[in-house]
Amino acid sequence: MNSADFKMRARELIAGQEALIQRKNSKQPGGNGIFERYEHPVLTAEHAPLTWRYDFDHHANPLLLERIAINAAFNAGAMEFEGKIVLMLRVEGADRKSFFAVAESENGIDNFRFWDYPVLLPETTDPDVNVYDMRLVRHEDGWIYGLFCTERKDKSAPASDTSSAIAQCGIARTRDLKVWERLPDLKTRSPQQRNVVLHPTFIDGKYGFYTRPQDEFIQAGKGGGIGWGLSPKIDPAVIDEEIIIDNREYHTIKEVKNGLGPAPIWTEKGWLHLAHGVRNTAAGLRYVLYLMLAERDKPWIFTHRPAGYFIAPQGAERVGDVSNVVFSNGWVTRPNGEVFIYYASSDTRLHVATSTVERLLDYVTHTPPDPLSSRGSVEQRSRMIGTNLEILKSF
Ligand code: M1P
Repeated sequence: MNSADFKMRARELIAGQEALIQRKNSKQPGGNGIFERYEHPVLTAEHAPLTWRYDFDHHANPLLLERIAINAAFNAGAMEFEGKIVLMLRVEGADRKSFFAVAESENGIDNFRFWDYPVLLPETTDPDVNVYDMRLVRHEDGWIYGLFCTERKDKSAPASDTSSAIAQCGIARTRDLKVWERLPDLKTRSPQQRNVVLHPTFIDGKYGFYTRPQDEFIQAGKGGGIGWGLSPKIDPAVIDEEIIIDNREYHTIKEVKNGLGPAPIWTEKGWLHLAHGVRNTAAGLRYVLYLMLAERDKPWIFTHRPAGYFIAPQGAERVGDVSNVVFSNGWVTRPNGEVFIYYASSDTRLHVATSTVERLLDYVTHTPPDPLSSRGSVEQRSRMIGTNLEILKSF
């Protein structure tokens, strides 16, 4: 390719990506009244800066081929920062390595743009092999924390086993989302930890952590459930006693495993929690999102657990690298009560759903709990049907 063609092709690439970034996103019509979905994902692999993927040096890349491909942009931490919505994405390269990258938008719905460089996360003395799913929390102590999963090869696995890994909770903190200080990994008694979330306020002067202890990397084993523990310090953070506050349960959406999503939102009625639940099917694991409400002074004690899912994969969301998955580790409440829920579909792309604190509280406090049987479910529904049939006579 001559220099003129090279430049023209580069300009075409840039223009194509600008059109994608600046594409307007609008609410999908219909819906259940609880939240709205949007027409387009907010971020995809194609939104990753071209400078991360192409070598624009004509001599080094005369054919202007993509050099270091990006496979996916999904599970994102979220917060409001300097008047903008910022997301901390899990970006995955074609080499399967995940890393973190910040994208920002003025309105939280569209026009998300990645910062120039991905996050160069400091390491501990035991380097991470893979890092993912950062939960961003502005803590009462003044720091912005990023808690994430750090994965390393299981050195005790036999040589023939090249897959077994150990997942633990990595902790880093920052003031500006640019310069990060790495702290020691969270210490608990569990051999595996994923989906660990820092509670934003002190509890009796201690740091509160939502955990997800497991016996094995994928399988919960005898462990599992969403856990809770306190650490007197953050550096290092050590949990001596971990209790399970939300169990996995037979024949529910969280039968196989579950895990907290983002840090809970404080509301007048208590702490609103968003979590994911996993069940098994003939087609593999199915991940859905659910909501719960916890006490104001004891965010680990749930007062309301609506049955079933709040958001499940739908339409094109069902298909991707790991199909039939929705996963969320970031949401943002605005001063006007609006809530932006950032959820990824099938480990491939990131979407936004919008709601309000008022609607989510209504949903969480009025949706009946899981009756744990088909008959119970019919009885529950029939009570509403009976009342409805009476009411509708006068319509
Ligand atoms: O592939 C689905 C999700 O699997 C893991 O979540 P969990 O630990 O609850 O099974 C994570 O790897 C997550 O990133 C991924 O989206």
